[in-house]
Amino acid sequence: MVTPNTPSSYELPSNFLWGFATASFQIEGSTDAGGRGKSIWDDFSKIPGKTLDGRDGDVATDSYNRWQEDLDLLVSYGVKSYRFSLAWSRIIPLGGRDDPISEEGIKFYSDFIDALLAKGITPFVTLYHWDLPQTLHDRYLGWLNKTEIVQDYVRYARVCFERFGDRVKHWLTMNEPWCISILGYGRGVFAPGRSSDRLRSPEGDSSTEPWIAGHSVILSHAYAVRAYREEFKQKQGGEIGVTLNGDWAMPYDDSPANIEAAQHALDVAIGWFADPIYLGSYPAYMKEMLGDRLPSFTEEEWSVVKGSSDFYGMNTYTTNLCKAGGEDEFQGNVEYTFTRPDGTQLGTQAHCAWLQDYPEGFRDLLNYLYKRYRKPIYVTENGFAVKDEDKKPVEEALHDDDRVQYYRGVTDSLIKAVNEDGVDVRAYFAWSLLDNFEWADGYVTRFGVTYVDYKTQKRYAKDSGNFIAKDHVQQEEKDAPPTPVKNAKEV
Ligand code: GBH
Repeated sequence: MVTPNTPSSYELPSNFLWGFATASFQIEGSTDAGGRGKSIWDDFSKIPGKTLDGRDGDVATDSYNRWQEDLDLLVSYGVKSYRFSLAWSRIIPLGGRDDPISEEGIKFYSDFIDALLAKGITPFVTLYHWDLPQTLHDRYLGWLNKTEIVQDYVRYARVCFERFGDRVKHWLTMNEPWCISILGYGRGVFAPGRSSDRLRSPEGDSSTEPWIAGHSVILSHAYAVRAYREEFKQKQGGEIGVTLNGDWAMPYDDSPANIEAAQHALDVAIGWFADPIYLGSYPAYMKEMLGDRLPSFTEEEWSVVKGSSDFYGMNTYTTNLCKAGGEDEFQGNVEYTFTRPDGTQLGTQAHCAWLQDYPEGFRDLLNYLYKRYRKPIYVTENGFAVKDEDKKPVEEALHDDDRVQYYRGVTDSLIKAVNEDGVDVRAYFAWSLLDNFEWADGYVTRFGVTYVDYKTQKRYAKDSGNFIAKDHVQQEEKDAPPTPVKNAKEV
């Protein structure tokens, strides 16, 4: 039995990995320590109005200093893997291909990786989770300059493969290219905050820049994967791929226009990146919507892009009901709602407006991705922010029923997708190991299975932290055939 709500015969592959995920800028703090260079989030998070509570990432959860404690948490939750990201500007403070490497930065991550492995925890390492070295933005506008950024990113990736690849066997090149491009260069809500909206940003062009940034992200990913496969894979034996965000899109009703709208939503959120990377072409709708604003790849580039991911890294949080007729290109000119035609809500509302709990959608998305892209799936992020958790006293916040409910729903969906639908899912990482710097939401929105008291930095396990261990990891261990007893005293 793997979960209380699925038939007892249902199983997951014996090497299935349960874990938790985080990202460097959201947890590390210590932005000046160890020779770290600035990232684009350092200053951006300090501009008044950019975060909900006006707070920045200078301390975050202080994990640069408290990594041992975080590791103990992972162990206490009984999981066997951890997804985290490397801060590019800790490893190459100025970021560029001719800039010096920081041995202190390397050592920080190297020691952490050793400590994980010593506890039997498998690292999944994200190379880029949004903290671009500030210098690369100042020099040439970062992701807007394809020729420069591809070379700088590939050099950074190579340094990571060289220094950590003897121990890291699961690499994620980019976290959520859609967010990097649209939120950073279109809506301007994430660093570097560019947008056509002059109330928001002094410069930027939301009609062209997001698509240019996305193009550079795809190419940087693809050339880094080529470097890994040609220079490291044989010796190191790891795998590498990309992680895409994307929520399930359900037609608002059964009108043909809304059915089509749901597909358009998927084409723009997911297909923009996944179709080139897995299938070697753009979704027709991307071209139809953008015309020549969608940058094209040369033949040589296509040959590097197509097939450049060993697996599908899936980040997902919710389901949107889709209606035709929206005017927002960033979501495919599709309107999203959580309100069904009969006026009811899709599911439990989270603290953030964009998230409701709808586990059926998680299963539908797994099926859609597996049928379309035919790759093993790693769920690299999935989680829930309980409404007003920040306003509750700790003792109350620890009983995070809505989050437990959410995890129970999605993990049931996952197990059914594997057992009833034949989807090849190999890992599940809950977002997040602990409450942390939630980007534009500051510290108001809490996604952690561990409560962080930001005054003392003390960590407290929420009910959800133990849910995965109790309902899944330990269950599977109980169901597994008995292993020989190692300690003679126990016999
Ligand atoms: C993840 O993105 C991130 O990878 C992670 O760092 C973050 O902490 C986590 O989500 C929780 O938020 O209304 O225009 O602002 C999830 C994908 C896509 C979800 C954008 C929020 C809001 C769009 N995100 N979406 S907007």
